[in-house]
Amino acid sequence: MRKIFPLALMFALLCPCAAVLTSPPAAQAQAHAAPRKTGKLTNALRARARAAQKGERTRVIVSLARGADAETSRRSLQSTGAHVRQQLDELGVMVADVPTNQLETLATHNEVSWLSEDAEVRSLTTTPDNTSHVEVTTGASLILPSGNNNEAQGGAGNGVGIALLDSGLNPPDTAEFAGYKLQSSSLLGTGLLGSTTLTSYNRVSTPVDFTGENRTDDPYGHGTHTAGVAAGTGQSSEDYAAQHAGAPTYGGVATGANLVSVRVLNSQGVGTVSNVIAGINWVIQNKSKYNIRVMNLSLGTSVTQSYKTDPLCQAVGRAVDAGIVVVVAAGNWGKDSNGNTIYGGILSPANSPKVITVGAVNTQQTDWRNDDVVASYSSRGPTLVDGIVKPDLVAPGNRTGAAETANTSPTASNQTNTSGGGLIGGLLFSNSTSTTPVATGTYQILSGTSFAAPAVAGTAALMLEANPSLTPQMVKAVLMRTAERLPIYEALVMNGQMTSYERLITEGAGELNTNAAKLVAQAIRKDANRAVIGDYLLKSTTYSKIAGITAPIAGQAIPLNNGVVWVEGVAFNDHLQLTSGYLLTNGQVINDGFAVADGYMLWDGTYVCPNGITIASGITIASGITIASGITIASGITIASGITIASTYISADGTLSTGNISGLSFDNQDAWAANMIDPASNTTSEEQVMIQGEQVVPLNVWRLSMTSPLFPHR
Ligand SMILES: [Ca+2]
Repeated sequence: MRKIFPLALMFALLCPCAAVLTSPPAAQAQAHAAPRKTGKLTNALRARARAAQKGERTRVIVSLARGADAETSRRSLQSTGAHVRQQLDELGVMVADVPTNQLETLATHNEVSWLSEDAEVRSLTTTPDNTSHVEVTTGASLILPSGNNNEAQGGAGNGVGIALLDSGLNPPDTAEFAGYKLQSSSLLGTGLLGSTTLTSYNRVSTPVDFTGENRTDDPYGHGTHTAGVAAGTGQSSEDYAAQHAGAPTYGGVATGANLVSVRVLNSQGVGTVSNVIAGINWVIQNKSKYNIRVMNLSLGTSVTQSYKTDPLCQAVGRAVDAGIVVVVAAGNWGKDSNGNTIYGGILSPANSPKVITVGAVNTQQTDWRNDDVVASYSSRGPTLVDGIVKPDLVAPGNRTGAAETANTSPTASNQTNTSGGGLIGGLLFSNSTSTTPVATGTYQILSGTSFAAPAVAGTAALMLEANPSLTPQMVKAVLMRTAERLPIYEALVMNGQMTSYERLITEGAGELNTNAAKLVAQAIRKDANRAVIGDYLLKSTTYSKIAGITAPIAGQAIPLNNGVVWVEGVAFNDHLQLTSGYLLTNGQVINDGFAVADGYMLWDGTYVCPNGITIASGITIASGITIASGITIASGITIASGITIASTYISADGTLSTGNISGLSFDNQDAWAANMIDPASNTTSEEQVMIQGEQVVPLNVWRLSMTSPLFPHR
């Protein structure tokens, strides 16, 4: 795939319109990137040039045009202020440090045929830290600290507590969930002969059990795997890869976060709603004690009532109100036994509008994201009964490698090596020791939305370490805004093979971008929880100027997601502004849910799409731009050109196809209304999904009658 990338890229550059209509997925990702003036530099460099800070320089590899004279080329480079570091005549290449804001100008020079970044090349003999598929494809590897010394200084979610409501947690070895910190000591308080030693600690706090089995280990294995994706170090796999070049590693996202195991699923992976509610209650009570800022629920049950009365939804809502970011797996009810897509499979409590609902991406086992699709089994929206658009975003979850529970890991151990501390410490203090956790554990490959959710939970921990003042609503808003709309669905929508609404109930805002989410969190004011309506969250910079926000993942440029314009009170104008609602031109104010440029959510989360997709996609850009300029009216933000959207909304609402679902305003019901899942369907496929992923064929999936009280309505 990598090899065709430059060709596809150039095709898209030369003829973007044709690329949009006919090109393969690889070219699609490029087709919706920023507008181009010249085709002679990578999208990543172009993005960097446009967000350049004053005085910033970038090292690039300049491929010279065929026949270009070396001396003329050198002068051409120098005219932009570039400093030429190497001239490789045999290759027709120069390496130069170029003022970042001059990159686009340089690319227009006749002597230049192509500019590309001088990417860091890693030696395979060093510790392969942060190299797991999950870390690379989410962009986490771009921001995670490398090595235990660096990690001890923060940046890996250090100190943030993630509560896992799951089947228990039984680390396969002491290294998988070890944390590191630097400890200084000085001789008799004189400050002389001070030493700093790297010490380790256990990031897993004393677990609690609500299953009645009176055990806190993890015979089922689900909880340990979930924990591994959220916060595992992958140390054992990294040690192995250091000796065996090319071997896969299995590190998780927030490798410095603390874990609180709240066991609510028993040794068969089953729990009751009351177990889970008791667990949530415990988490709220113990929030301060463990600094629990994030709660992950990779579990769910059938939706049988509105979220407004569902006790599980009520409980997670209370946790959000208590300031905890709640991340919930969407469910694995996305297809029937014939492989047909089914809708409405979002489970409870993933159907709560307050939580962050995560679907699973099948990454095709490649780090780059052009070929990513939502896994066939990943539950689609809308939610039953309430008709809410879900999932909120999607994350890698198919065939995910992460820690295996010590209950089954053949080489599990809890050994720790004890040795003298730093040189001076070891000499002077016999009790000054450092402990090195031993990595012996194993990993397993599992699939399901269960393992997509913890990638988001880990990302939330990174965001909250970077900016502890973020509220759960802000975390959700930033996660959704920075998510990447998957190129494959952009192409389908563009070609008329999928409606905007189907896209939304399949991927939500798009695929998790851990790098961008953390960078935005970091840039937001550090007293965000004190911001009031009308305040900017970004004071000293603007959204698109945050350095690194469009940094490429696995070599592929990640464009800014301009599709989501408002989430839970955060309006995505340049400075991210808090609002009390999203004011529509018909006077209606939405104060919950999210708004996208080509449609909007009602207060209860119901998504409204305009009928005419062609018109809508024309308006998309216009309304995005208006929002970007931040016109504030009274309590909310209005879209100036939104009159058209609003009036289309009215006609959409008035042109419902059948009488018995009157009141629905969803676009293109035909695609999904006949394929809603009946929650009474057999659920035996859940276990198979964990092991087989995409290959699972569910045994029984029944369709829900449109006359059922569970059918989505508003
Ligand atoms: Ca991929």
